[in-house]
Amino acid sequence: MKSEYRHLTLAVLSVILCLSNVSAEDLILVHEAWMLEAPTNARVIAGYMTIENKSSRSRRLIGVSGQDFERIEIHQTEMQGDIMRMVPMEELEIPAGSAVSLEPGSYHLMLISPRSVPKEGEAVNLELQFDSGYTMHIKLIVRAVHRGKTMKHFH
Ligand SMILES: [Cu+2]
Repeated sequence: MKSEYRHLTLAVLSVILCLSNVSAEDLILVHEAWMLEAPTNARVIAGYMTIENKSSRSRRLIGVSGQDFERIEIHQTEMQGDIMRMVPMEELEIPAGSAVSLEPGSYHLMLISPRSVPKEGEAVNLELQFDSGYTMHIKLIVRAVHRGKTMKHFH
């Protein structure tokens, strides 16, 4: 009888451990994922989204990939004097219980060498890799944005 209880306890424990692992991954949410509509000969396109970390641990976005692009980088836009520059980042930290926005003039994804440039309303698939080992599959919707200011790219 005693050893049956022990087995039961072990079984319950392992279920709890598995559940907490799964839910930790599910606690990353991506909202408002979109990319700019670009001319058909564009070499780089900017991608934006808000990444929310609802877990109690800090998470780092350590890589982004997508079959429609040769390479994807994480960039930060910085003012150096009166010149706007884009600085590649190794990773992007999403602190516990908060959200980081990738948006025009700030952090963004740099989608490099598209195999074909998607049109407004189309979607592209991307994979976000986090330091926890979690890979998240997301879609970026292509939007045409008409704003007064255009961003220049400095590489
Ligand atoms: Cu950039």
